[in-house]
Amino acid sequence: MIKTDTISAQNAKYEANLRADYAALGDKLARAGIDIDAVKERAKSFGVAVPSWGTGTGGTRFARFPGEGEPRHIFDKLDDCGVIHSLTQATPSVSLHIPWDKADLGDMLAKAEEHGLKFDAMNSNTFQDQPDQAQSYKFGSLSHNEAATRQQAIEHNLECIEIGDKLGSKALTVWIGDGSNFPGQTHMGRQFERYMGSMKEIYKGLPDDWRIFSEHKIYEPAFYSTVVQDWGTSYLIASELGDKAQCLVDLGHHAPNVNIEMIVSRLIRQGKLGGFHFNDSKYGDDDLDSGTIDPYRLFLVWNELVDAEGTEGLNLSHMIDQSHNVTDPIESLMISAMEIQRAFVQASLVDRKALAGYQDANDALMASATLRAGFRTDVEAIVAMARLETGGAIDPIMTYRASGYRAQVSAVRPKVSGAGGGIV
Ligand code: LRH
Ligand code: MN
Ligand code: MN
Repeated sequence: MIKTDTISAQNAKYEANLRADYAALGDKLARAGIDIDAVKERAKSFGVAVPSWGTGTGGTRFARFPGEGEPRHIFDKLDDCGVIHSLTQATPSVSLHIPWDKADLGDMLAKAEEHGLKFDAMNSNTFQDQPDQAQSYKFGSLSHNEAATRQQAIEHNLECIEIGDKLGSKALTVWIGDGSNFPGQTHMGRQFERYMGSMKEIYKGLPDDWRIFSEHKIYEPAFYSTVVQDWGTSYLIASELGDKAQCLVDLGHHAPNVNIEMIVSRLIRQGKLGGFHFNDSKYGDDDLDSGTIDPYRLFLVWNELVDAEGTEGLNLSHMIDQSHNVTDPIESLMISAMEIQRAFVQASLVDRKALAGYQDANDALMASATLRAGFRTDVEAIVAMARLETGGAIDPIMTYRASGYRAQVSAVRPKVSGAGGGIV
């Protein structure tokens, strides 16, 4: 845990400058008719879930280079999530991956409560074999051609719902690696029918107040065809399953140059957008820190979300899904949560009435400039003030470094640990 004294001592160093910056930005926004305090309250209302698997160092199929003091199990991961939330005040929940995070549920609830954390969507895992399982997922899971393998994958998903229900989660995200590596290897139609049959069984096991999210990904680990490869298939799945089924958009899971914000807009229109896995990417499912490669795209996604606020039934799960290979995962997750929050705040500044006017007048130049004005506004003083007023750190990274947390946990956590997850 980070001591409140450490946070206060660090904040004292930055507070005077922050207040000056906040006042100056407040004057500037007031000239545009924007009340900075109202925007700050919106910043305070923001929350994104930390992926439990993101707290351990990730890796690639070539290597994994472990970091210092990596979490050994879910309780260490929850401690790290507690640190992230206490400093940023922007990550009030954690998304779990089963079986990586399997442990005593009472102990997990107690640990989460200690840190003021809740559980967002559960993630099932049928893309790996576990040491004790009867059937292998080498040739697929929910779409496997053998009924026994499909049944095992169905039961695993039902178990995830059961565990999540006891932890207060309200959703299950299903992502599978099923597909094929060669043309002709599988019958694409029959494979999809088998997948739908399995998903229908899982859907039947959903409690009334639960949702199931279908997460698509264009390729990897299958390199020729993937069963749930794009948002069209994902939408088809969610539509056929029923009202409790929606789509999850992972920002790294699309073909290059795909207009993700437009997918977001379409899914909202259809009442089928359930949530996000935020991250950033340059080439594929890179799982890089949010907002580090294409911050404008992140802003454009948030622009759609802010624009759609008030849409009936819109209830989104905002989650991060990243892999940290060369940074301290706690630092990457803090920076990422803050970047996502920044994009939300910037999108909140867009003058939507003016934008609509320019759109209606076909004034492309002014429409585009009006949208960009939000992105170009430096809102650091707003998000930092929101953190200060809610007990967080003005500068979470410097405060974390000053706290010596990583060195403290390194003393009790062995260097090479089974920090499950992180490799995908
Ligand atoms: C697949 C994925 C999916 C998994 C996670 C570990 O690439 O995005 O969400 O659950 O990575
Ligand atoms: Mn994902
Ligand atoms: Mn992914």
